[in-house]
Amino acid sequence: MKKSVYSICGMCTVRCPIRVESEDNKITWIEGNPHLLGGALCAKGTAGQALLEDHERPQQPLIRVGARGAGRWREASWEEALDYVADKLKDIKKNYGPESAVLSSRGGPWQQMYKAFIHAFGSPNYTNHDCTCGRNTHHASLSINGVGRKGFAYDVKNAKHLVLFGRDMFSALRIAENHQTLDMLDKGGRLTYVDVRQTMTGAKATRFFQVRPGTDYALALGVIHQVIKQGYYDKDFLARYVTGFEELCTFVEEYTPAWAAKECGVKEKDILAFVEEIGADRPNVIFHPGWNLARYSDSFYASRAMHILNVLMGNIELKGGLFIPKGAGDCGKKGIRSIDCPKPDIKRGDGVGWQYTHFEKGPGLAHLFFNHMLSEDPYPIKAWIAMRHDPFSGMPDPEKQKLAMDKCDLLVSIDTNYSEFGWYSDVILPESTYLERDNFIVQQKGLKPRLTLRRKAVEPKYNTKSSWEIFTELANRLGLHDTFPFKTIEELWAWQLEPTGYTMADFDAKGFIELSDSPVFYDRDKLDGQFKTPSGKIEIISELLTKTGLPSLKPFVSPEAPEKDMLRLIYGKVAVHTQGHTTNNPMLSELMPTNTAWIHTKKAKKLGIQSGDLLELSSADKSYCATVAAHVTDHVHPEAVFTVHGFGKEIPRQTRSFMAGVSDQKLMIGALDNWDQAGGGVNLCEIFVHVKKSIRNTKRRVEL
Ligand SMILES: Nc1nc2c(c(=O)[nH]1)N[C@H]1C(S)=C(S)[C@@H](COP(=O)(O)OP(=O)(O)OC[C@H]3O[C@@H](n4cnc5c(=O)[nH]c(N)nc54)[C@H](O)[C@@H]3O)O[C@H]1N2
Ligand SMILES: Nc1nc2c(c(=O)[nH]1)N[C@H]1C(S)=C(S)[C@@H](COP(=O)(O)OP(=O)(O)OC[C@H]3O[C@@H](n4cnc5c(=O)[nH]c(N)nc54)[C@H](O)[C@@H]3O)O[C@H]1N2
Ligand code: SF4
Ligand SMILES: [Mo]
Repeated sequence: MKKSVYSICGMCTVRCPIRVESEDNKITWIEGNPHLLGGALCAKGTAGQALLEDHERPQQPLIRVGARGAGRWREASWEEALDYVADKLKDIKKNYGPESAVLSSRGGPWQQMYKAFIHAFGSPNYTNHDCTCGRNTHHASLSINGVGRKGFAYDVKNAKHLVLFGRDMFSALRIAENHQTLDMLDKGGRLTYVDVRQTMTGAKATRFFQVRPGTDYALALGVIHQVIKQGYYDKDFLARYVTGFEELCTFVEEYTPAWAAKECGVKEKDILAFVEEIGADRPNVIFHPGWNLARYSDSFYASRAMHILNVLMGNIELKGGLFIPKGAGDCGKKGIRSIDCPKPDIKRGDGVGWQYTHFEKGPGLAHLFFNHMLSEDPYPIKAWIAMRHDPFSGMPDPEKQKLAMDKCDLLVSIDTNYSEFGWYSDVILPESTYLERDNFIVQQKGLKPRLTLRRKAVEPKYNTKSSWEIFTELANRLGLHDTFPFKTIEELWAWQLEPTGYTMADFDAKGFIELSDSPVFYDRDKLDGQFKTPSGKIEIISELLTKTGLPSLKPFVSPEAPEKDMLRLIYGKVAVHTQGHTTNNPMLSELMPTNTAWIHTKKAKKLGIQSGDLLELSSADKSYCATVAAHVTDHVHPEAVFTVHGFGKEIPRQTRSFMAGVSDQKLMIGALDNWDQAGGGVNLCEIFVHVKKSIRNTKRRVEL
C-alpha cells in the first residue's frame, strides 16, 4: 500500500520539515516539505532510508555482560530491559536520593518530556549538549538583550548584508537559512565570511576574511571602533532602548582598525572598506552572533561584540534584520499544552545555581558534572541516562569522563545507534529511527509561527520503540503516572491540542498548522518589555555581569601561539555528516569515509609532509595519539590543524566507521577543565597538539 506522510527530518537537529512516501512499509521517497522547502533536502536527509535499513544499529534492547566498554552484550526483551533500568533507579533513589540520577539529552523541542521525566523522578539534574554548542552565544545574548540565543531570529532573505564569523552555514547546514541566503545573494545582497580557513561559505561570500585563530573579537572591536567613528549607527534606537553606549565608545577608542589588522592578519584597508559597505547597507545588516561559534576563551565576548554590532545597526524587529520570534499568543491564539513537571528544589550536581550563580539554571552545564562526580560533592551521582546524546563524542576528553562515569551504578543510552557512550554503558535502549516513530506536537516560533509534529512513515524494522513510549513505560514502572498518564500518542495529541481548538485533521493539508497568514512584527516604537534585562533595556554594560564581578567589555588578549612542532587543533562540520552519528551510515560513509588533517603548505613542507602522507597527532600531554592522512592546503591558517568532527570512532559493531580518521575530542585531554567562566562553554579551540609525519606505512594501513 502506498502512503505519504508529512514529518520532520531527524538526521540532524535542524529538524527540516519533510514529506515521506512509502509502499508496503518501505520508504520510496523523502523530500523537503514542498510547502516550506520546495522539496529541497540535504544529503544527510536523503540518507534517512539508509539509516533505517542499517543492520549495524542496535536492533533490540541490550544489557552489558562483560566489563564496561568490552562490547559483550546480551539481547533482552523490552520488559526485561525496562525492568532492569527501573529497578536500578529505584535502588539508587532509595540508597542515595533521587538527585543522584542525571539525564542528559540533545536539547530541542522534545527535551521537555525527558526533563519532565527526571524532575518527576525527583532529580534537578537535567542537562543537555549545549555546553559544547550554543551556551556561550546563549549567555552572551542573555547578558545584552535579556533573552537567550533563540530570542532573535534572522530575516536573512530581505537583508542587504549578512556577516558570519565562523558560522560555516553551507557546511553546517540549515536548509531554510541556506535558501534565504542564496535568495539574498541573488537579489544583490552581500555576504561577509570570517574564518581561519576557506570553506563552502567563504567560497560563496562576497568578502572573505581569513583571520588568525582566536582573533574574531579583535576584528569585531576594530569594526565597532570604525562604525562609531563614521557615525554608522542608529542614534534613535540607541537612545530609546540601549544603555552603556558611552562606555562602549570610550572602551573601543584604542581598538582601531589598524590595531585589529595587526592582531587578526586582515588588511586595514579591507576592514575600512567593509565598514563602508555596512554603513551603506544598514539597517539591513545582520551580524550572526554564532551558534556553536569557534570556541576560544573569549568567544563569549566575541559573541557579545556581534550582538552589539546588531544593536548599533538598529536592525531589531524590522524586515531584513533581527526579529523576536512570535508564538501563538502573538497571533491571538491559545497555545498547545506540553508535558511538564516542576524542578525539585535541590542543589544541582554540576554546581550551576549555587556554585556558579550567573549562569541560566535551565539545563546547567554538563561538563561541570565530572569533577563533582569524582569528589561526590554535593552528593554522589549514581546514574547517567543519555537520551539522544553522546557525551563521549560531544564532550572532550572521554577518558576523564569515564573515570567519573565509573562511579555510577547505572549508565543507560537511549539511542538509534551505538554511540561511544552507549558502547560503554550498561543498557542500550534502542530508539526507532525518526522515520519509524511519532512524537508529540511542538510549536515553532517565528514571524509566522506554526504547530508541527513528527509522524511515522513506516513501522519499525527492528524491535525498537519511540522515546515517548520508552519514557512512559519507565515512568509507569517508577510510579510517575501523574506526569505520564498517556497510553497512546493519539491521547497525548488530543490533550495537547484541546485548548487550541485545532484537531489532528488540520495537519493533513501541509503537515503543519500555520498560526498566522502573514508575518507578525511588533511595533518598533513599542518594544519596551521585550528585553528581559534588569533595566528592561538592551544593556551593553550588563548589571548581572557587573554583579558577578565579570567585565562587560573585556580588553582583548592576543591568543597564544603554538609551540614548536605543535599546532592549534580546530574542527568543524561537513555538509554530508552530522556530528558523530552519521559516519557509519551506509550511504554517507560512502560519500565521506574518513576525515583528514588540513595543514598549511608551508608548515607541511617544514615537517616533510605531502598530501596523503600519514600524520601523527598527539595530545599536548602525549597520552593520546592518532594517525590520519594529511590534506596539505594554502586554505588553512599556518597556526592551525583542522579536522572534521565525528570520526575516529572505536565501536567494532560499526564496521564502516571503526577506526576511520581521527577524533578531535579524544585529543582534547584536559579540556573539560578549560571552559569559559563568563559564557560557560567549553573552550574546544584552546587545544594544541603535536604534529609530525608518521612512520606508519600508508599502504600497509590500507591493506589492513
Ligand atoms: N552538515 C551539518 N550541519 C550541521 C551540523 C552537522 O553536524 N552537520 N550540526 C548543527 C549544529 S548542532 C550546529 S551547532 C551548527 C554549527 O554551525 P557552525 O558553528 O557554523 O559550525 P562549525 O562547522 O562547527 O563551524 C566552525 C568553523 O569555525 C572555524 N574556526 C575555527 N577557529 C576560528 C576562529 O578563530 N575564527 C573564525 N571566524 N572561525 C574559526 C572553523 O574553521 C569552522 O569552519 O551546525 C548545524 N548544522
Ligand atoms: N570536539 C568537538 N566536540 C563537539 C563538536 C565538534 O565539532 N567538535 N560539536 C559540538 C556541537 S555543535 C554539538 S551540538 C554537540 C553534539 O553532541 P551530541 O548531541 O552528543 O551529538 P549528536 O551526534 O548530534 O547526537 C548524539 C547521539 O544521538 C543519537 N541520535 C541521533 N538520532 C537519534 C534519534 O532519533 N533518537 C535517539 N534516541 N538518538 C539519536 C546519535 O546516534 C548520537 O549517538 O557536540 C559538540 N561537541
Ligand atoms: S539539514 Fe539535512 S539532515 Fe538536517 S534536518 Fe535538514 S534535511 Fe535533515
Ligand atoms: Mo551544535
